[in-house]
Amino acid sequence: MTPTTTSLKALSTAPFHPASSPDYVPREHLRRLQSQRLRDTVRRAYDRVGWYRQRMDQRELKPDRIRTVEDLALLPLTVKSDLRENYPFGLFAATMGQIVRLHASAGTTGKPIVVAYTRNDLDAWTEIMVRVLACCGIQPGDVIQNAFGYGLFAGGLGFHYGGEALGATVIPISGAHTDRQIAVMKDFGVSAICSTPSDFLHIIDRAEEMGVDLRKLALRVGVFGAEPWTEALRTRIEEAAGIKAYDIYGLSEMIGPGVAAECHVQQGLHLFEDHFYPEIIDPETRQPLPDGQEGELVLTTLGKEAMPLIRFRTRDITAILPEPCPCGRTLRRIRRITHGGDEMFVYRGMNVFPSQIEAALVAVEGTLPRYQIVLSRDKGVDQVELRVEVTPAVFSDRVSALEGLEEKIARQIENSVGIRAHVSLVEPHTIPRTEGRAKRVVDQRQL
Ligand code: DLL
Repeated sequence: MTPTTTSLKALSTAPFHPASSPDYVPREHLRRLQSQRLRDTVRRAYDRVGWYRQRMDQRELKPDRIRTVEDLALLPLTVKSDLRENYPFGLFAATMGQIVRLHASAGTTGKPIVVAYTRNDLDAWTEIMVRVLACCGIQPGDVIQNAFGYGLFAGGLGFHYGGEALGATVIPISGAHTDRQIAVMKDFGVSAICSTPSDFLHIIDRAEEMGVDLRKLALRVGVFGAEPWTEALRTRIEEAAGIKAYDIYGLSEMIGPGVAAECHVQQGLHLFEDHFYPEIIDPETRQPLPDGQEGELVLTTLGKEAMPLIRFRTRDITAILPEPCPCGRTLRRIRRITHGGDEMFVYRGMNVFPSQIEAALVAVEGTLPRYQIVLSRDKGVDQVELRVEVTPAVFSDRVSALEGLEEKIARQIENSVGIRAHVSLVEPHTIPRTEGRAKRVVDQRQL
């Protein structure tokens, strides 16, 4: 790439952390490293996981046949239900004596899956998380309030060890307890927060109720993820808290948080390609799609010991951005993920994404982009009810103001999304969350 004026400017303003060096490796070297790690991964999966061996044998595929990342397409895809069917330990490629940690994800749907880590896996994860935090502009000396849940959910501990290894001060506050979050943020001089966007929105409104102006605090950066959020929400968060808000993506099956993260350019998330090999496929035909085209993200672990996964279908919809990033990283970027493939719903024959509803809500004053979409069927006709939380100020207002608001939201959604929803306003902080995330779509039509 010939450096343009913008890229030079972008390079000179970004602080550099030595742990980020692998982010700038020449693509040719990266490719060789990926192929080498892929060979090891496939060999390990074949030798140690009966399920993988069986599937490769069925295709008369020996591990030696996979030499470079170009050969990946020969291998079968792995899906979430494969993990559920092998619950709990069926896909482990290490003995319990070598496994030092387990995490589990219930997500917002169904039966949990269990994931495992060897000591080397945990070290690699920590290193990746240092790169993530550095990518988001967090530096040694920053005070990080880690509001991701600690426990079986991988969010909390992933950020925790990454933050410490970076040389920042980590406050392991975990999720919920909004009042305490605000007190700690004020009293401990917190400069960076990590949480779900939903949880941070609670902090924003509660701070407003308590008369705390977040913009006047030391808080400078927020790293948000574990659920989809929109550009509109980013603007709202950045303005209300006076911070830069970065997107981080990850999933338990791969490692937890740390698969991809935004840099200060905030246009797409750099994928940590030396650990996770990305492909985009057409979810219907399952054929690989070229860079730039939207489809389902498929990831292969490169180096994971305890639980290597080959061509895992994430169900998350994105595209690999073909242009190099002005920040100078050679890691390719993926577009922000505003929905998972299983979150889209069909309403009276129309495809609708929750992110469209969210964008409409952010445009209506007095509402919070916290909502639940409930689908039902009445005499064979689809009905949609939208439950929306209102801001504390509006909630304590007169009933007539609330009624007007329902109509306003319904109109906004009709105009921008094209569906007529029955809107019900609910009290702030009442839409249920698990690990800080809201379940956005409840489909009662099959019942
Ligand atoms: O949510 C890991 C994580 C923790 C990521 C903290 C970021 C921060 P799971 O519980 O396995 O793992 O859920 C993974 O959440 O497949 C996506 O559908 C969704 N998701 C995660 N991050 C984002 C994001 C963690 N930034 C699933 N944007 C993934 C959109 C996201 N969706």
